[in-house]
Amino acid sequence: MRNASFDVNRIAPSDITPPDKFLTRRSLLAGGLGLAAAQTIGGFLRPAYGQSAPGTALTYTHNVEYSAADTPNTFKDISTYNNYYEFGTDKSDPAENSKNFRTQPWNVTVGGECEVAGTFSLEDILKPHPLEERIYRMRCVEAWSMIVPWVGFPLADLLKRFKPTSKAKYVEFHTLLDPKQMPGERGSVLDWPYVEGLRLDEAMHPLTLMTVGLYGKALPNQNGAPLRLIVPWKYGFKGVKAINTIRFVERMPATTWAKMAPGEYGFFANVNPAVDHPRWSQATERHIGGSLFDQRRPTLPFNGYASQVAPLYTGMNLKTYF
Ligand SMILES: Nc1nc2c(c(=O)[nH]1)N[C@H]1C(S)=C(S)[C@@H](COP(=O)(O)O)O[C@H]1N2
Ligand SMILES: [Mo]
Repeated sequence: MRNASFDVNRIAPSDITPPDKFLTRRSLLAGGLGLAAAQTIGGFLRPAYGQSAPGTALTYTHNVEYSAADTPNTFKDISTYNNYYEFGTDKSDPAENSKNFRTQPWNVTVGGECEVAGTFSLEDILKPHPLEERIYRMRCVEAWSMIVPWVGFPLADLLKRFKPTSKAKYVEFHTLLDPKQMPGERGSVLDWPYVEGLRLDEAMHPLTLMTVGLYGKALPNQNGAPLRLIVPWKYGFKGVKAINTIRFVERMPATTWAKMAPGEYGFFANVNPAVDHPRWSQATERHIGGSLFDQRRPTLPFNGYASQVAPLYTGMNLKTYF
């Protein structure tokens, strides 16, 4: 069931406003910063980015406050060195095997402990949110790292619209379950669908990004099109791809990697040089980037975001809650 207050977002401003007024009204909605829904180019209306095929140019503003000063990795590195077990376990598999993955139409089902639940089209989910580019450090638990210019919007802005109840303590995300399209899901390398979760305060942190693009364009399939999570102070596996379910829950969700190997992958998964993976050290990382930059660097606590996020974990033993 759709909730009436949410339903308002289903109506494109263009449906109710003449096109010439549309730009002004939309700029107002977007706070004059970016254009969330569509853009007129030479008199043509660019499709809402919810309908954008991978590679379509997006309209966004660059967020200086939340961007790292580091030089981003190349688009090639970012889009050919991937973890996405639905499309194979080798780093080069996702780019190879996700070419025909269909991301349109796309629906997201929202439920659990919230007042506004239902199944919404991707356009509904994305429409009111102006997009920002943020250059984030990313760190995989396998001890490699990259710098990525993501495009998205704060997850908090989206979650608030569903009005989580006081029972909602965590939020859970699922990847699409579609073994016909995702060859990895025909095997049992992981328990499908891929499930991830955050404590609600982590989910609401302004650094947590609902991500739709990369290098200014709609996400390539291998990077999680059409909608994936980025939580820059946590290991990359928290960044669930191709999200089609969001659930507000009372108890800590059973997440894919923690279920698969609870001694190796914790729910919190905060980047922590002091807590080793049982099979390797997390004290340093290998920065991907060709011969010149492919070198080891010390791992930073919370991946360099400690000043912003350490207060979320005050009083918690981060060796127990890894
Ligand atoms: N659905 C799904 N999401 C996933 C994964 C996966 O296998 N399946 N791998 C995770 C891991 S381990 C990492 S490091 C990041 C990699 O994201 P990237 O390929 O965009 O760099 O995606 C995460 N999200
Ligand atoms: Mo990872």
